[in-house]
Amino acid sequence: MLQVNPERFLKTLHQLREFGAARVGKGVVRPAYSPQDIAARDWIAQQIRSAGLDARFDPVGNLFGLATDKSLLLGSHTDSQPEGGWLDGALGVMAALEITRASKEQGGPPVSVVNFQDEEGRFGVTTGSAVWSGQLSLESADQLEDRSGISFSDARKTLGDRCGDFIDPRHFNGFVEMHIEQGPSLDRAWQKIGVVTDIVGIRDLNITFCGAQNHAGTTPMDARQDAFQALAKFNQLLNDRFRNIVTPQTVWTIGHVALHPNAASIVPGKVMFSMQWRDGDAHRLLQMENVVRDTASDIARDQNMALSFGVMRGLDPVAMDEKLQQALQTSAGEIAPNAWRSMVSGALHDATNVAALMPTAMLFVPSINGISHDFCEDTSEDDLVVGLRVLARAVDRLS
Ligand code: HGY
Ligand code: MN
Ligand code: MN
Repeated sequence: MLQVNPERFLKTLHQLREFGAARVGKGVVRPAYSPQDIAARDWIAQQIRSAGLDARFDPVGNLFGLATDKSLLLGSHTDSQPEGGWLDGALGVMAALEITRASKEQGGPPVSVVNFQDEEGRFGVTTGSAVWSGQLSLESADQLEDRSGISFSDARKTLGDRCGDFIDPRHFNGFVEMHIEQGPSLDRAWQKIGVVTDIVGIRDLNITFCGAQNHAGTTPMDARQDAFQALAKFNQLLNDRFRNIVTPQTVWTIGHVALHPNAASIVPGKVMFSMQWRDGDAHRLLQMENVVRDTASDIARDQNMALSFGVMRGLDPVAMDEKLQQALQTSAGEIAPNAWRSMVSGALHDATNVAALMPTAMLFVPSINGISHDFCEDTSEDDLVVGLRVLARAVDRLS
C-alpha cells in the first residue's frame, strides 16, 4: 500500500505558491508564460528530476515527468487566472509529484506526471492540453491572442530551448486529475471527496456592438447610439429568453466588458464583451448559442448598432471512465466513509481534453465556502491530505 508523505506534499504546495504569490490572502498571479509561470515550471521540472523521472517540456510548454514504463498519468496545471487561488491546478500537480515520489521510494507502480499549460485560457480554452490531445492544431493555437494582443506563438517562444517534441499519449494507460471542487457542494455537505462522473461543456464567444461615440452632455437621450445601453438591453433580453431552455445547473456569464472609450463624459460608441455559457448537454449548448446570436441581432437592429461576433471556442461535455471512477469511489469509501459523493464538474479541466485520448477520471476536495478563481480560494490541509490518500489508494488499486 503506497504510503504518502503529507508533510512533504504540503511543503511543495506552499513552495509552489511562492511563484507569483499575491499580496492578498493565499492567492497567486501566475498567468501562462509569465516569468513567474515559467519559473514555477522550471522548479517543478527540478522536482520531477529529483523524483527520478525524465522531465520534458513539449512545444507549447506542457511539462511531463515520464516514468520509464507505460504508466498512469497524474497531474493538472499550474498556470492561474489573472486573480487565482493557490490550489486551482497546483493541487493536482503536487499530488502527482508526491505519489510519484512515494511510489519510487516504495517500489510501487510507475506513475508519470503532467503540468499542462494555459489551462486557464489566457489564449484559448484549456489550450495546452487541447493542443497535446489534438483538439486544437498548433497552427490554429499560434493564431490565438491574449487580451493585450500577444500571440500564443510569441508567448510560447519565451520558453526558448526547453521545448522538445510532443509526448506520445501511448506512454500512458490512463489519466487521473485531482482538483479542488471550486464550488460549494462538498463544503456545504461536510463531505471530503467528490468523484467526478461528467465534466460540463462550455462555449466562449466575444461579441461587439458598435454605435456612435458622442458628447455625454449635449447628445439627447433619444438621439444616442449608446453601446453600453445596447449591452444592458441584450443582457436583460437574453436572461428572459434563456428562461425557457435552461436548467438550474446551466450557467452563463458576461465576465469581460471593454467599453470604448470608457470615459465618464463620452457616450460609449463601442462595447466588446465575453459571452460564456456551460451545460452538461451538448444540444442545450447549441440551443443557447442560437438564442445568443438571435438576441444580439435583435438588439443590434433595435438599437441601431453594428454587430460582430468573434470566433466561437468551446469544449463538449464528457463522461469520465467507469473503471477509474470505480477505483476512486472504492478508495474514497475506505478513507472517507460516508463523506464522499459522485458529482458533475461545473468547472472545466484538462481532463476534458485528455478523455479524448485515454481513460480519464477526476476527484475533488472541498473548496471552503465554494470560492475559487479568487485570492481567497482555500481548502483545509486535512482535506488536501485526505484527497492525496484517496488518490494514492486508487493508484494502488489500478496497478
Ligand atoms: O473556467 C474553468 O472552469 C477552469 O477553472 N479554467
Ligand atoms: Mn483548474
Ligand atoms: Mn481555474
